Amino acid sequence: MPIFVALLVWIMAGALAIPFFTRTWWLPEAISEHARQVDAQFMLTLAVTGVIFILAQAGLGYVVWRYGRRRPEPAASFHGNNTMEMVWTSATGVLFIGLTIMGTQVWGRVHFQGPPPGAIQIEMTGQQFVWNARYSGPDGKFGKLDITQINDQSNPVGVDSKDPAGKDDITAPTMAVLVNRPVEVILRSKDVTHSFSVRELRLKQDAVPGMITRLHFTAEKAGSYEIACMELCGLGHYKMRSFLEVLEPAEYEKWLKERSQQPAAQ
Ligand SMILES: [Cu+2]
Repeated sequence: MPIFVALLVWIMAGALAIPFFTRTWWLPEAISEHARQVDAQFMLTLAVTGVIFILAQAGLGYVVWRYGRRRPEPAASFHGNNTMEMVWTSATGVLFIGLTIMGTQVWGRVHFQGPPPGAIQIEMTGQQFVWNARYSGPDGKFGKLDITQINDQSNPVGVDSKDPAGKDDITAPTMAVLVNRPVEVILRSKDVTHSFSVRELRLKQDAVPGMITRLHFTAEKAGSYEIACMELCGLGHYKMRSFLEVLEPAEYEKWLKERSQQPAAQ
């Protein structure tokens, strides 16, 4: 009988490990340097914890098989071993604190360091349940905002019509960026906390009402990628999505031009 329990343990552990080896349901393609660094960190953590998992399950099955038989004498009791407790507690502590420190560096490069010089600034405003991207237009300056001028149809973020810098601002429900060009996203929210995320960039940042949060990225592969709201923000949260269009220069200019015909502030 113990051999069947041991086999069950081994088969379950193997079945759980197989999708990781075959990369079934794997991460979408990484399209930035940051995304590749996140993946490298993820793979390191997965390898370390995966080896420990397999060894632990193999050992568990072995102990069940070897000592699981019914014996006439009473079971030996084990009263703890301070040396072993110290060793495995500190080994686990060193391992996880080490992985955390390494991971924090990757995370901090996006969240604590500014964007590289020449980054294009795009403001992204979340609201229940859409995103609005704003571009500063040819003058390179964002116009002031005035909440009293918000109009969901013609001026969703409330660009102040009295500010000349806002005349050429462009707003759009999707975000376009240039391929291989750094972008700084300035995140805002009109109502509740939302979260901007693009899986292919391995980025996620909350948009908090009353606060400006920033993140930056350089997308290296042209294409269309989903921007999903990652914060449960209300009943329509499930449909709060937009798209990040990573475009070649000519297409990018065309994209901006098409949208500049409907300026944000009339
Ligand atoms: Cu949301």
